Amino acid sequence: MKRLLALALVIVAALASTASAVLPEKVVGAGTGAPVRTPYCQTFNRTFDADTIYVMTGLYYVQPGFTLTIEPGTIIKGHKGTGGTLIVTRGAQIFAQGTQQKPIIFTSNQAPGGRAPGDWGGVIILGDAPTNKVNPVIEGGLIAGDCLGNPGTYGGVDSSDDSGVFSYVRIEFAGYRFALNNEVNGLTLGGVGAGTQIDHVQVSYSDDDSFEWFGGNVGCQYLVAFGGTDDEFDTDFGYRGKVQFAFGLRDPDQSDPTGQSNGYESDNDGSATSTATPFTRPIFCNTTLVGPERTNAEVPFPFTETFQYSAVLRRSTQTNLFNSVVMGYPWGLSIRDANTKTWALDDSLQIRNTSVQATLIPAGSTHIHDETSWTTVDSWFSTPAFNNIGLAVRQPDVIQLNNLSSLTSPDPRPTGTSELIASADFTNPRLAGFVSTTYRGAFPAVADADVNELWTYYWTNFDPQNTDYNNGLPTGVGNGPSLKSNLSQNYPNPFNPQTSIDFTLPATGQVSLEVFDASGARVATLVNGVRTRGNHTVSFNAAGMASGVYFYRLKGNGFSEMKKMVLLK
Ligand SMILES: [Ca+2]
Ligand SMILES: [Ca+2]
Ligand SMILES: [Ca+2]
Ligand SMILES: [Ca+2]
Repeated sequence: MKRLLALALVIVAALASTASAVLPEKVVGAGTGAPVRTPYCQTFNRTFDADTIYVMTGLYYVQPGFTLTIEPGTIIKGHKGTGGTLIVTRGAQIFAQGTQQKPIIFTSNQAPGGRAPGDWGGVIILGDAPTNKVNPVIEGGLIAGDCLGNPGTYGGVDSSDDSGVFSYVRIEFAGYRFALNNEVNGLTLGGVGAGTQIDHVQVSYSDDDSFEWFGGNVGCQYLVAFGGTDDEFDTDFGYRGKVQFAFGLRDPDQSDPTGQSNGYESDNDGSATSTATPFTRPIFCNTTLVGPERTNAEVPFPFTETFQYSAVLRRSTQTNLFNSVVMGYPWGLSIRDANTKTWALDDSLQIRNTSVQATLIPAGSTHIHDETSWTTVDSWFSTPAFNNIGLAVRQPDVIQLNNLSSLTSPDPRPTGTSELIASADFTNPRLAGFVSTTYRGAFPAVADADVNELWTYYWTNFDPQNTDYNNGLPTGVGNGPSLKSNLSQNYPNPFNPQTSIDFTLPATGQVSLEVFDASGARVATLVNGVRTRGNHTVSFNAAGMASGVYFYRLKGNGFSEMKKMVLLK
C-alpha cells in the first residue's frame, strides 16, 4: 500500500513537472553584476514578450522619444542586488496593457517566502503636465545626468500629455530604500498628463507609498494599495487628477519605520505657507481605505508600527474626498496649517459624503479628529450639508464590510445595511465626469453584485509572497477565464418526476443547492459541500412529492440565486 502511494506521488510529481516549463529569463538593464543603481538607457523601441521573464537591473530609463511595450501576462522581476527600477522619462511612453485574465506583473526576483518590501525600486512614469515646481527631480534616488541630460526631471505645460497606457498591472515588493526618507514608491507619477491611461493597478508591499503623484493631472481608476509601509495615496506638487474606485488594505505588520503611515497624505509642497500654483487638488471619489485594524479582533496597533491618521492634509493642499470610507486607522483626519484650514473653510478643500471610522482619540482632542491642528475640525467635518459620518470612536465592524477576516482573500463589499449604502451624492459640480453610484466606497453591496462586479476579481493577488512566477502566470484556483455565478432554469420544466439543473461557480468553494416548497420548507438538498469553479449539472427526482410550485436556491461565497420550477404529475 505504501509502495502504491509512493508510486502515485511519483506520477503526480512527473505530471506536475511536465505541465508547464520554466520560462526563460532575460536580464535587461545594467546587468546583475553592476553596482547598485547603475543607469541603463533604452534608446530604441522595445517590446517585452509574455514568453520570457525579464529581470530588470539597475535604473532602467526609457529615453525620450522611445517606447516600451509590454505584452499582457508578461512578468518582470525587479533585481534586488542592483535596485532595479523602471523609469519612463518625460517624452517617452509605456504601453503596458494587460487584461483581467492576463495582468502584467512587476515583482521581486526573490523566491517565494523570501520576498520583502523594497526588494527592488518600482515604476516611475514622468510626463510634461504642469507641476508647481521648476524642473523638479523625482524622489527615489534618480541621478541627475544619467543617460541623456537629466531624465529625472518632469513636468511642463502640456496638461493633456500622453505617457501611454498602464492597465491591469501589478507592482509587488517595490520601494527600494537607497537612503533614509528617499525611497522609490510602488507607482510614482511625476507630471503625468490627462492623455495617459492608468487603471486597474495593484501595488502590494511597497516599502514607501503605494501610489504617489507629483503634479500632473492624469485620471486613475480601479487602484489597489495593499500592505504598503507609508501612505496609500500621497499627493504633492500640484497633482490635480480625478481618482475613482480605489481600495486600500493594510498589513498591520507593515508601516514606515521612519515616518507616519497614513491613508491619505497630501502637501502642496514642503512648506506650510506654500502658495505655489497649481495647488495640489486631487479629487478622490468612491474609495475604500482599510487600515491595520480591519476587524474588531485585531490587536490594536503594535508599538513598533507607526500608523496614524486616516488622512493628513497639510502644507496648503486642496485635496478633495467624496463618497468614500476610511476605516481601521488609529485616528481620523488631521487638517494642518493655517493655509489648509483656509482652503477647507472656503470649499477649495472638500470632504463630503464620507465615512470615517477610528478607534482612538488623538492627544488634545475630544473626538477622532486632530483638534490640536485645528480646534474646530469636528464641527467643520460634521457640517450637516456635508453628510459625513464619524466623530466618535467606533469599532471597524460598524462599517459592515462583508468579510475582512483574511488579509489574503478580502471581500470589502458592504452589506445591505451598511451606512455606505444609498448615502452617496453626485450633485457636486466637482464630480462632473465621474461615474455615479448610490454607495460610498469602492464597491456595491454584496447583494447587488456577483463576484464579477467585485472589480478586484481575478487580476489582483493578495498573497504575492507565496506565488511562484517562474512558469509565467500561475494557473489554478482564482485564475482562468472570468466566470459569473449562474443558476439556470431546470429542464424539462414542468417536470415529472425527474429534472436537471445546471449551475456555474465563479470560484472553487463551499456551495449549497436546496429545494423548497411553496411554504418555504426545505424538501431536498441537492448539493452541500465544496465544488470546483466551473459548470455543474445535478438531477432532481421528485418521486413521492405532490404536484405544485417549488423553488431551488444556489448559495455560495458572495452569491445567492433562486429559481422556480413546476412539478406536474
Ligand atoms: Ca513617497
Ligand atoms: Ca509618503
Ligand atoms: Ca508626499
Ligand atoms: Ca507618510
